[in-house]
Amino acid sequence: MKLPYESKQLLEPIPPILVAAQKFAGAEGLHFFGVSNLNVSRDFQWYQEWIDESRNGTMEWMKNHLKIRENPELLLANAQAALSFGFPYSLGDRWSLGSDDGPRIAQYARLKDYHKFLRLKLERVKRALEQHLSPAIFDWRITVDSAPLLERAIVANSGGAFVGKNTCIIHAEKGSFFLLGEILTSKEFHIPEKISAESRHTPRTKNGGCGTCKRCQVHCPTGALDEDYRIDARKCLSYWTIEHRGEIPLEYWPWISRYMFGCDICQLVCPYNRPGHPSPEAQSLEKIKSTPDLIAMILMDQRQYEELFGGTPMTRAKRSGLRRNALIAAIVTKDPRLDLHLERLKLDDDPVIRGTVLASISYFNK
Ligand code: B12
Ligand code: SF4
Ligand code: SF4
Repeated sequence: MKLPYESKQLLEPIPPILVAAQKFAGAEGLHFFGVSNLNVSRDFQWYQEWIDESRNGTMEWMKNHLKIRENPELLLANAQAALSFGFPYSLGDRWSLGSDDGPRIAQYARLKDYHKFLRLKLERVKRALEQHLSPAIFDWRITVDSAPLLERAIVANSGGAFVGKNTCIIHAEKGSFFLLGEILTSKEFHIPEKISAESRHTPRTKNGGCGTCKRCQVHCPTGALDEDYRIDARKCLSYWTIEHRGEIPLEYWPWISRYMFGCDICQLVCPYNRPGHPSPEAQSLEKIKSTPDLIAMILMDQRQYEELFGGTPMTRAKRSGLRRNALIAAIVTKDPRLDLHLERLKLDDDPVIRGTVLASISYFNK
């Protein structure tokens, strides 16, 4: 049994519970990154600076629960440690950037909603661990993007992966197409001090690190990765197409015609993802198998929206956001069918759609 951080010089024997966690995770198709303490103080300072610089854009909710973000032990009584897991989700396609002119959807968003299926997987891992430790006298709490937790910091603390300049968690052999989930526990672990937050940003070695590479920064179409290991969400396509409510500034429109929900570019160009690492289980969870028709999306009513996108992460943008993104993509790609519907869309119930139609005049007069 090879633990992910086995290559690091562990002076102590690996606790059997970690070997068990690795085994139970494997049975669920998950990668086990390792165990970490809950000290995220340095990362929280970065987080706070990030918020103070308004890099969160209109994601106001990121300003909430700061005390908990700084002290993850507040999420569970007597919390001592976190076990970190990743679901490998690469669909292995859309690989050759530039060969596909159509609007794309980020890979994770084409699967069923990971908040649900990853949580179920982690529930089963947790139950197996409880049985393994029976009689279990520990408390556990599962988080899958569902608590104010600095998940990347926790995973990086485990030493099983590193944070890249694209800000993603990257495994040295398996790349970054992982969705993350954690199990917080009141069980005590002796955690050898593995890596300090600062020393994560290291030269490239067989254990990871970006070194002098800057491919993600160079290829980000909107310049959102403007500083090493930092993103400006206000420039990120993923932010505009998923999180932002309301109209989208014209300068981002050309790129939305290429990525109408989320964006994978800074991962696709990363050398750690170069072999592709397609995940058969992700393929079996794929729900959106081809790009939906733009005009059908623009015109979809609530029932059609639920049929097309229900149960996928795309509902995060709501019907309004998805119609807006599709409308922008249709405008920019000059979809000839759009003309037929423009007069009606000018009177749409949704002010975001009306505003986007009006803004298209400025777009073409630019
Ligand atoms: C808000 C959010 C977004 C925002 C902001 C992204 C961001 N980079 O912060 C937007 C909407 C843009 C977004 C996009 C995406 N997201 Co998102 N997102 C989140 C969320 C909810 C919070 C992230 C956060 O706190 N950001 C604030 C920054 C400051 O924190 P951070 O990203 O953790 O920062 C790390 C580094 O940037 C670095 N750092 C920060 N500041 C500084 C300063 C210095 C000087 C240094 C050296 C380092 C440094 O250290 C931090 C680690 O502690 C997390 C879930 C969670 N609870 O963590 C998912 C999460 C990060 N997202 C995820 C995914 C999959 C994506 C997308 C790939 C989706 C897509 N295809 O479109 C893109 C990737 C874009 C990118 N390059 O990050 C996954 C990431 C998995 C992974 N392997 O890393 C997460 C963990 C969800 C999950 N549970 O799987 N996301
Ligand atoms: S997700 Fe796209 S827009 Fe956002 S930082 Fe990465 S490459 Fe840039
Ligand atoms: S593309 Fe290069 S700089 Fe960016 S995350 Fe990957 S290795 Fe690091």
